[in-house]
Amino acid sequence: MKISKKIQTQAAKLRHTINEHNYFYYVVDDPRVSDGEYDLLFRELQDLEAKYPDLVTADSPSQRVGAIPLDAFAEVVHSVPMLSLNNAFNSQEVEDFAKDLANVEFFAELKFDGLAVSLRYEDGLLVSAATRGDGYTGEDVTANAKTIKVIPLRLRGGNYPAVLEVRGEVFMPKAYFDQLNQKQAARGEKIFANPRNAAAGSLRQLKSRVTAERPLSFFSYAVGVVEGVELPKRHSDVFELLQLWGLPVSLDSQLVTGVAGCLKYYEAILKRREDLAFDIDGVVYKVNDLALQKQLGFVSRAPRWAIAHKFPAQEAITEVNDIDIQVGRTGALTPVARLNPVQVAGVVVTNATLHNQDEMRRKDVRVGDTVVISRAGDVIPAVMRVIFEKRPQESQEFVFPKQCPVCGADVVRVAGEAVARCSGGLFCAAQAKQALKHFASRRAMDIDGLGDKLVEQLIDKGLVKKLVDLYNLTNEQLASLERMGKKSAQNIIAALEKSKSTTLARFIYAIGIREVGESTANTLAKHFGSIEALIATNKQELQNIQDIGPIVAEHIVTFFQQTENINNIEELQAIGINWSPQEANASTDNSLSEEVFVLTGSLSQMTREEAKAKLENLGAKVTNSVSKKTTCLVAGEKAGSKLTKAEALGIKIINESDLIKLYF
Ligand code: 9MJ
Repeated sequence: MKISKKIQTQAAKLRHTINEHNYFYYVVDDPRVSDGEYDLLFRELQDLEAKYPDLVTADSPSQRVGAIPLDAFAEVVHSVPMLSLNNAFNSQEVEDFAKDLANVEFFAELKFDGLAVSLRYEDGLLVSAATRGDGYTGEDVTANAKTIKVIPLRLRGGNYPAVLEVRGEVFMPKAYFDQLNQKQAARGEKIFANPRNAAAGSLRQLKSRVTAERPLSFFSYAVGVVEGVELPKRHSDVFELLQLWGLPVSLDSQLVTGVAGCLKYYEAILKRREDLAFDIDGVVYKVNDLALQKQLGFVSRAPRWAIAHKFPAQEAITEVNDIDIQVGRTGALTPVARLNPVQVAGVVVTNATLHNQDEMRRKDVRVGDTVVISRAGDVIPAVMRVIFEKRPQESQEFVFPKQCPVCGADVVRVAGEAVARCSGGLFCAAQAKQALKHFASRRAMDIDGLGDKLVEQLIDKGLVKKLVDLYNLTNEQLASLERMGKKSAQNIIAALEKSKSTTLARFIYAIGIREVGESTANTLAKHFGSIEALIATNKQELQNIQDIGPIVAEHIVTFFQQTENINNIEELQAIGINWSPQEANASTDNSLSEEVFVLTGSLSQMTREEAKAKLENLGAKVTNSVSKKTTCLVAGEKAGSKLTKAEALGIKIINESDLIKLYF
């Protein structure tokens, strides 16, 4: 149907007016019209669009009600990773963070307790929204994010960047949270433990109609990709721009100077915590000067220019029903109190750690005691102290075992260490299980489907005694296990096969050297370039590497002194575990510096993260979505809309084997 100019102008005007009212209502908190007037305008637009469906634009306020249900969330690779923040739990830790930043200006912000999300605007239009996920890859929640009224579908003003990624937090205001739970209870539906869970559950909803019914909100606090506009030099000025562009920012942020300014802000916000309309779990201090931020850079996965100062842990009182000893991956014995279930900061807690033997003795925790437990943020709940007045008369001191409760081997304690350990090594089923779980985990060998329950059965049935046994498992052996069938057995075998092609860094991380996490494993892989060179190293050489101290160096050397570990590594290599030697030293090859790649669909010989890292190592830019700037699309299995778009734009398209042949 042909739509007259007049009608088109009328619709455009209505869209604009409604979007403006949304802005004043949701962002500025200063409505310009009554609810009744707003509803009338909205109805008028809906009626027009119903009559002329071609009038509906992506940024029409009518499009917030929720699109068709999704089957599952698609993956979104963040072109600039969404990093997490380091925490400070007391003022000393804030002092440590700022020790070289005397009199520096900080932007102090509230730390919202919700779900981190990245919004991408292209030419002012909201084109995608993704959850943080693991920081590198998140879930595509665009349809759901569009139902959140404070999130503009189109940026305001004229001079916004061609591409803008805004990072912020989706959360549920406390009042709505209570209402939602009352509604859920009345309908016999799931009760959410806290506003954060409610926000996450509502945003990560396959039916965006359900999200649309949930009163979610959003605050911006950072930017990712920005193209086409030069940002100001201060973080606080970026904030002002975001607000001008129509994005909601919290007005409780403040510029402060030095640690003293930070701590004053912290105290002031802590006093107001209960009165805020939403949950916060602390405050965040960010170096305001963006050039200084850049200079400070990152440690591992968190910026050195910001820190989250967490509020004191939230506490509760309950009884200890039992005390168990858990045996960890490196044999560490951890006493754990089994509790009468109790709510702490919105979460039901049934276990709390007692840390170690000394802590137990110091606190004198006994079965039957009434204790104060604490749960700080995502940290494992811990027993803080015993309420001695409530101790039953017949209570008995807890005796720490001298033998491992799992394998019976002697418990040993190295002088100067707080931790008691089982001396059984991988002969101890508990240690073997943890080691295997770690080996198979996503950031290690990434053996899809080899979950905790399966690992436990493999060890308990004696099918796996050492790491290499995993790769000799047969279909029949796997299919005979509980909760396994023929198909899942085949999948595990395929996943094991796939895991054989890995990276040196992952392999070093996977073999489980004490205190060698992902970041140290990366450093070691880059420095040594081969497992043989790492095995042959000594303490002195290790200590000369930045970020490796004497303790980690000692653990590494001790690990490779044990023949059992060397045998494990040799057997794993013999069975086909391999990595490309190219990864060995940081590449100086910049041959792809002019290229902009997009990876889509699933790859079979490597993960997308690995492919991205390799391309970036060769100087290429790897982005998230296809645009005119994209020079090459790598289409894996089941590539979808990105492939279609690349075809439409006439962009070079290659498959995985081309990628390997041409570039790796
Ligand atoms: C929260 N959660 O409120 C950041 N955050 O900045 C604030 N998180 C952040 N900033 C950079 N206010 C990474 C994370």
